[in-house]
Formats: sequence, C-alpha cells, structure tokens
Amino acid sequence: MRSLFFLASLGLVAAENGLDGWLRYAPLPCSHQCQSKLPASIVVLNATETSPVYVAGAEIQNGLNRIYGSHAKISQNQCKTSSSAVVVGTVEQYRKACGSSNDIPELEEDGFWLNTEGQKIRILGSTERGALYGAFEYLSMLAQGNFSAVSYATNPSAPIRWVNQWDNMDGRIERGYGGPSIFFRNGAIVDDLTRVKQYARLLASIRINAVVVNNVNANATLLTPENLKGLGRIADVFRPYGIKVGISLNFASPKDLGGLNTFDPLDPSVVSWWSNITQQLYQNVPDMAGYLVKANSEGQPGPQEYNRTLAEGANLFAKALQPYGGIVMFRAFVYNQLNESNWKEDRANAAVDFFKELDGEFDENVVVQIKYGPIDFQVREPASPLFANLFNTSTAIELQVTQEYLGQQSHLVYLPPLWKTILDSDLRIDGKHSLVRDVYTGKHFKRKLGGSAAVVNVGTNTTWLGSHLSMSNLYAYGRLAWNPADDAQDMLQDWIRLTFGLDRQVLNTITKMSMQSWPAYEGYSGNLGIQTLTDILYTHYGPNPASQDNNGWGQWTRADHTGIGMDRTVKNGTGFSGQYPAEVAALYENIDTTPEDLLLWFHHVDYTHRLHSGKTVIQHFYDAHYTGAATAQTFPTQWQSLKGKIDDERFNHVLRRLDYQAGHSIIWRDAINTFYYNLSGIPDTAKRVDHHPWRIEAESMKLDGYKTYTVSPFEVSSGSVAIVTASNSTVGSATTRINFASGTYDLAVNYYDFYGGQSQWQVYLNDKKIGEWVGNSEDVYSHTPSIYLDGHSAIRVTFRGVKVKKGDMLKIVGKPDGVEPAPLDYVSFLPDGVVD
Ligand code: GCV
Repeated sequence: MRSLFFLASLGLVAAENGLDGWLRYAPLPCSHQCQSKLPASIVVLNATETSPVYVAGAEIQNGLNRIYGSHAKISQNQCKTSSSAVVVGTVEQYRKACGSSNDIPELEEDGFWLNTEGQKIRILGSTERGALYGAFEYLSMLAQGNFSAVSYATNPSAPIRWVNQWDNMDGRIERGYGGPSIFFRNGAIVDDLTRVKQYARLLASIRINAVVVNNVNANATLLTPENLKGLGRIADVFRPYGIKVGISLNFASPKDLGGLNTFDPLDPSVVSWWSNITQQLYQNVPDMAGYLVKANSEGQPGPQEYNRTLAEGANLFAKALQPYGGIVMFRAFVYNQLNESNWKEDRANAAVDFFKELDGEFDENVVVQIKYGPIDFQVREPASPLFANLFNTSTAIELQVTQEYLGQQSHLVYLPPLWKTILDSDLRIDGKHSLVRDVYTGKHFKRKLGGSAAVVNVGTNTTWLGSHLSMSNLYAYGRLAWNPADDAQDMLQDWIRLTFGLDRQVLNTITKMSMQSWPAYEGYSGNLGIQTLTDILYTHYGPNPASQDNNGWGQWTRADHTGIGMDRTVKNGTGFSGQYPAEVAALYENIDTTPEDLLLWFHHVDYTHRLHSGKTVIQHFYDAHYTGAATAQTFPTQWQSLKGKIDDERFNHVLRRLDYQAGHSIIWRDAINTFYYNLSGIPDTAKRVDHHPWRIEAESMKLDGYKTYTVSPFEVSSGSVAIVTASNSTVGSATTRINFASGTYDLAVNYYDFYGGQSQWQVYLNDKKIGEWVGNSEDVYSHTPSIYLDGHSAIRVTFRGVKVKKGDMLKIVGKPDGVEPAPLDYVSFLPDGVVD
C-alpha cells in the first residue's frame, strides 16, 4: 500500500478503465486518527451469501482493504456491540442478535440508520436492501476520507427508483452510447453475466431498486420459455444487491408470439394469455418488479387499436400482476403525427389530452411514467403539465441519463441542473405550493406508489456510458431518486471525490467544467426554449434546425423569414399553456411574464422582438452560440491542468472527448447562426456570423484528385461546400498559399468523418509533414455515427503552435477508405486567443 502512495505522490497514478465507476475504493493515507476509527471486524447479521446483508459485509471488507489496507474479518450473526466492529443488518435482525436497543429511530421501507462511534459502527436497515444502502453510505464516507461521528436515519422519497435499459434482443441498444448490451445477444440472454453483477453493484450503491432490462420498443420474443429462464438468471444476479428485474412488454405479444388472432385487452383469451405468461414469469423470477409498457406510441401497438382506452390497456397488466405484488409502469409518451399547417396542433398537448380524462380509472398498481417535459428530453422544456392533471393516479418521472439530445456522451453535459429546473417547478395546483417532486413521489396527492425512472443504457464499454464524465449523471440520478431535494453541485462533488480522488484542484476543476456544461450546451444548441436544434429525423446528435419543421413529428419551431417559436397560448395558439393550473397558465400565457429561457416554447415572436436585456431574439441567438462554444473551448485547457493528478488512461480518454467537443461546439455554433442569418437576413451586430477572417475554404484551394461537394444541410459546411476525393480510390490533395502574417498559429482543420471507412489525412507545410490523422471517430467517440457529410460527421482536428511564414505552402493530402472520400471543409489559422 505504501508503494501505491509513493507512486501517487510522484504523479504515477495507476491506469483505470472506469469499470468500478465511483466504487473504486482508491487507497488513502491512514493517519493515527484514522487507524483509531477503523473497525477491526465486520458482523453480518445474515449469513446467507446471496443476501444483501452479506453482500454489504463483503463490500465493507473489500472497501476497508482497498482504501486503508485494513484486514477486517467477517463474522456472522454474533453481536459484538461493544468492541471494534461494524455491525450490518436489518433492525429486526439486530434486535434478535443484540437485544433491544432504543436508540434506533423509526425507519421507512428501505431506509437505514448509520451510527458511528469511534470503531463501533452500526448500519441498520429497515430491510436488507436498506442495510446494503447504509453500507455503501459508510464506504462513501471512508472513500472521501471522512471519519466524522454520525448518527442519522435516511429514508427514500419514493418506493420507485428504477432504471430503464433500452436494450434490444439482438444486443444493440436504442440510443445507447456505451457499446452493446450487457444483457442480450443474438435474441437471447448472454451466458456470462459478470458485467450484470458489476452493474448491480453500482446501481445498489445509488439505491436503485429495480431495472427494466429491455427496450420499451419491446420484442415479444423476450417471452419465449428459454428467455424466461434467462431472465431468471439475470434476476438471480441482481437479487443479492436488492434490485428487482422488470421487463418491457410488446402489447401485441398474444398475437405475435402467442398465435391468438387478437390482442384486444378486453378479450378473455388475451386476458388469460397475459395471466398465464405472468405466472410463468413469476415462476422464473419470483420477485419480478413488474412491467413497463409503451403503447400506441411511435408505431408500438396498443389498446387503441381495438378502441379500448389506455387505462383499459394498463389494467390488463395490472390485474395479471396484482396477485404477485408487481406493478405496471405505463408510459405517458403517447402522441400522434400532426399537421404543422394547423396553427392549433401541438404534440406538447398530447399527454394531458390522452391521460387527463383517464384519471382515476387506473388500477392501484399502475403508475403513469411521465417524461420530464412535454416533448422529448430536450435541452430545456417546462415541466410536463400532466403532473398537475392526475389527482387520482400514481405517477413517476422519466429522466434520461443517456444523453440522446444532449451530446450523446461525446459532449460533457452534467444533467442535474437541467433536471432540477423540472423537479423544483412549482405547479401551483389549486393555488398551493406543489413542486413536481412532491407530485411524483406521491406526497402531494397522498399516493402510496410513485417515484422515478431513468433511461440509462449502459453497455459493455468499460466506461459503461461511453465517457467517464457522464457517469456523474448516473450517480446523481440515483441520489435524486432517493432525495430529489439534493443539491446538484453537492452530488457532483461527492462523485468527483469518489471517482477522481481528493485533490482540491481536481475537485474544483471538474466541478467548474461540469457546472458550466449544460448552460454551454444550451448556448450552442438551442436557446430561449426552442429545443435542441438537432437532426430529429436522423441521429439526434449534430445540428439540423430545419429538420424540426415540415414533418408530422411535432417538434416544431415554426421558424420563417420573420419569426420563430410555437404559439402555445390559449388566446391565439395551441392552448398548451392552459393545461397548467391557473397561476402557472397565466404566467406562460403572458409573454411578459414567461421566463425568457422558455420564451420560444410558449410564444411565436419576430426575430427583432426585444428581450429584457434589450437584445433582439436573433442577436441573443448569435451571442449565446458564441458564448456557449467559447466555454466549450476552455474545457480541454481546464482538464489539461489536471495532468498527473489523474491516471493517464482516464485523463487521455476524457481529454480526447473534450477536444472533440470544443471542435463540435463550433460546428453547432456556426450551423445554427448561419441557418438563422440566412432565414432572417438580419446580420450579427458583432459581425461574426458568416464572417471568418482566419479561414481558408477547402474549395478555394488548388485541388488535385479532389472535387467540390455541396453539403446538406448547407449550414453544416463553411460556405456550404466541401471537397471529397474524385473517387473511392483516388488520393486527393488541396494546396494553398498562406497569406496570414508570419507567426505561430493553431491550425484547425475541419473535415467529415463518417461511418463506413477510415480515411487518412496528412498536412504538409512546404512539403514537410506537420500532422496527420485517421477518420476513426466512429470507433473512438460514443455518439451514433452518420453515413453522410452532415452536422453529425463534421469534426475538427487542431494542431497547436504551428510556426508559419507568410507565403508558405499548405497542402492537405486525403486518402479515401471504403465509402469515405476523405472530405475536407476548411482550415483555420488561429492566432492566440482566437476561436474561428
Ligand atoms: C425507445 C424518442 C427516442 C426513441 C425512444 C422514444 C421513447 O423518440 O428517440 O428512441 O424509443 O423516445 O421514449 O419511447
């Protein structure tokens, strides 16, 4: 152990691949005071190796050993209340083994009490699961070097603390950015469940109590006898960690898999088919959490196909599950294709339109699972008004840890500040204080059931999500599911200390970058409530504002030559604002009282509309995109200041992504600004938009073996034209004389790197090679790769500190590979401090 400290103090930090996430138990020095607080032994009050209490004991033993090199022995069932020991178990087990003790507070389901007095530590849960949570809490303190004497009880805000995986049976993950599934391959459950066990450990440590293992766009073949057995194996792995397994169902399974000629939820043969399959499921998974159902949404089958209500659909499953204590999470994400030419149509209205009239018709074990906003995990949305419209129905909030519309883990975006805008929204139901978090946890309407679910989509990548820094979102999700009032920065800092150690500079730097990241992303993606202006028809990743409109998906911006924004007022628009309780409705109805970060969500205004700042909407767009991208430029430099304080493997992995993000934020910035400049014709008062004094367009260079290519959408290419090699086997070169003043520059090259080939590029200055790179981003980053030249594949590489003389010749040689024709957009010679 000593040698490890020695290495650490020299900056030779051992390489880490991220597999242990925040549970790395990195070695810490142990002073005399720390030695005096380390327990000599561990008493587990349940000796069964598969019980959460036993797992808790083993975890404490492992943690003590890895962090402080101590060798505490585990003993079973004998109570040593007076000696140096950690005792872990349920309150009931404790009373049985150690006699009654009146200092233990009352606990709610899964709550725990942590009591540390010197070397005597008691971790008691109301359930075994609670005891395991307490053990992880104690270890989190130890791993942060915290030996304070504590004595407190903590209880969950709600019973539902689930994660949803969108894993397909073939092993791919819908909107997954961390590699293939840890659960499925080739239509079956994988044999080796090692990664599942590691996932269980991470989830238990953040107090998640159920995981839905398959995609809500569900495949009925999950219900074949062989796969039911496989689900049993998965559940056996999760059970010792206090986590139950749930599954997503395909509503048409009785027909598609069962061979019936209907899936009408009121048909007796359908009812008995589901009751039979549910029974078989419980034979394999006796403690199954329940079902998650996406019905009549985005092409998924549902009860409406038989003119039955969504409640009748949900209750079909509720009745099948009821004898076993299972619950149905029924998604409120139901909407139809719409017609944009009708000013009154609005997808945001759908959830309330479909569900409000069903309030009170759902069985008691149904929970309506509601996405945080009315559209779909956008960079900013108001809280879904459905939270204020279901008085007699249990609800859960659906968050998305996987960053589908928020940079797909190739951009750093710490999400809790965004989530908190929703959780802390006061809906003023009946004119009274009514926070969204009090509604879905069941407090407000006094519902027994309620809670949260988050789409997580971890994969087999050792980083789990595709990026080390994204794990802060998973960690914080668990914390918020337990206590939605937790502070975004506090949770982040616990995660940083656990993930990267206790160095103050590391803490401050990652805190700063993370807290800046969502505002920066909003800055360069979509402002004033217009949504993430990504390509909604393709990968949901890079910029493509035009894709929002002129289709039936209803994520409209209604941008034209004069104005932008959805008029969602009652008086003149879609009426959406009227779905909120009166006080909030009035706030959003009036343009003067609508919070400006949601202005274009609720109102259609001219580009020249003035904001409170005095700026016009269009100028605000321009400025926000410049500010957001400028912040992203600081991320690599901020991170670089930590060199030597973080192991090289994680340091380089993160740095590569932050460099990439810095480049891609410029693509976002320029695409959105160019698009709206082109549409509105209103120039940027600061004269930055479409004015790039440091650029040389590839199409203006002398081309040999390269030809010009008109990029679509036009705004994702500088000057709307790029160059590609003349054929898939022609090596191309683009040459230009440099007319900038002699000096030292950063040379940025913007190119396109798409799926289906790994082109190679080389840069020469006066025939001397000064840099090269390969188009392998599809293997390096986590976002969904594109097969086109577009805003997803547009990318920048930067060579720093290049010494240039006026008149030097720059040449870029591109060698195509596969279908990828070594595309180039432009180069920029950037003097110190210039971002172009
Ligand atoms: C699982 C969005 C996503 C889909 C997802 C859907 C949902 O539309 O893009 O991938 O499908 O939401 O939440 O059901």
